[in-house]
Amino acid sequence: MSDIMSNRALSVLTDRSRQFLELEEKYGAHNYHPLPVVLSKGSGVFLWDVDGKRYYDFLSGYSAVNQGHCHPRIVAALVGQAKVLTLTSRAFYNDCLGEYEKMITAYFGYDKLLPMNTGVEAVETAIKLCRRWGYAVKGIPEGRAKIVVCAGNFHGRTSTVISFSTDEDSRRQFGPYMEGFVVIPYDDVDALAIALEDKDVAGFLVEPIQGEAGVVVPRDGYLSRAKACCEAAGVLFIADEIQTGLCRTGKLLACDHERVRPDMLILGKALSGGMLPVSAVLADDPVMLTIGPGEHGSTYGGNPLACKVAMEALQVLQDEGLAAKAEVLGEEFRRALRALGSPHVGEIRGKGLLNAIVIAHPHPEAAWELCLALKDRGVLAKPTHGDKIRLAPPLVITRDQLRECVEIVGDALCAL
Ligand code: IF1
Repeated sequence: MSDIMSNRALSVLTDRSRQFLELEEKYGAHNYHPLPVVLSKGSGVFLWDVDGKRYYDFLSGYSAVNQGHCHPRIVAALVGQAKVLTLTSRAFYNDCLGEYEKMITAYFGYDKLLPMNTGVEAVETAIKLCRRWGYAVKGIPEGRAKIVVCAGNFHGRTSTVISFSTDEDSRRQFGPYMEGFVVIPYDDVDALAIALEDKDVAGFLVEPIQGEAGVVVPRDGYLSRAKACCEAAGVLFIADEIQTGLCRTGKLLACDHERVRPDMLILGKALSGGMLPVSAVLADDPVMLTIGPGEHGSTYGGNPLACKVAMEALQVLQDEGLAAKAEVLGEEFRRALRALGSPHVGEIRGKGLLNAIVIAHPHPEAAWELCLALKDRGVLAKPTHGDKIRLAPPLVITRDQLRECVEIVGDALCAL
């Protein structure tokens, strides 16, 4: 247990919580360092631990529960379909997939959907579609297609995707690495234009806001200028909106802030409202139809359960006006955080309800300590990359609840 928890953090745990930690310590891989809290129930913006203590969730499953935990309508869709038909595989047709494909392509304005499960599977799918389009349509010589990506990226953890990560923890000692990726600085259109002079480039894969890097928001105009560069160079603009999409940043998609329409749109996380892994790649026919029968797929991709859940999850976003809510509340949230005037907050950044504070404090563990202090006060958040704390509640949070949480953040900062 020593390599998981400081003695102080352990000492405040109840015996009931401690027993769950010990099970994970003994029987589970140590590929995470969770905050010392054991959760057993979620509803809306709230989580409860095994001792019945209630918390505001300010991580939202890394933006997978934008609609709130266990949203009744999405749970009903899950339970309803689970009793009827959960999986057919794509060896056969079913009565859910076509309806879902029709809905989601109209919802985002694309010709076709390729349904997958986890976010990284959708990213891998987009990479394969991009390369295939590069050979079949753009005429890049076979095996030479390149995809431009950005330093500070996080697109998932498969061997291909970590091959172009610039984060040593994600990449170290997992080689040999996949070739065919060119890394340029984020938020740098000049660097992109230079990279696109290479005629073997088939695509540009980018997060509209870099989540894991600590909610890095590019300058206004970056996305629209990058899209224009891609159009001029005959390169696909591929937006990874797995974390920034689905109303999180105050628009349906983060690309909508600049009215940019990606050539390929990648979705995940809140596409299922936190019920089960559902991800998607959306594109128009000239890209999507470069892959034919038997050339790509997945056992669970597009399963009936995922289709019903995703349709309801999308409908809830629309019916509850969660994009507009995130936009208004996000502005108020950042303003209220700034008004705290804490000397320990170096920067406050974000868009909509995807925000982060950068901790300015001499102690290297200050961000972790602050998250422990927040937990003690009933708010759950987690540091990212050392000194940044992402603050991203479910989009169903109310103005009064947000104000209460700002007070809690202020109180915890004073205790730092
Ligand atoms: C972990 C990070 C966030 C993502 C973007 C693709 C994926 C993710 C923009 C892959 C996934 C998750 C993964 C999870 C923690 C979380 C995360 F810290 F890892 F980087 F959110 F920032 N594109 N992000 O954010 O989707 O395959 O996981 O469904 O790996 O610890 P996935």
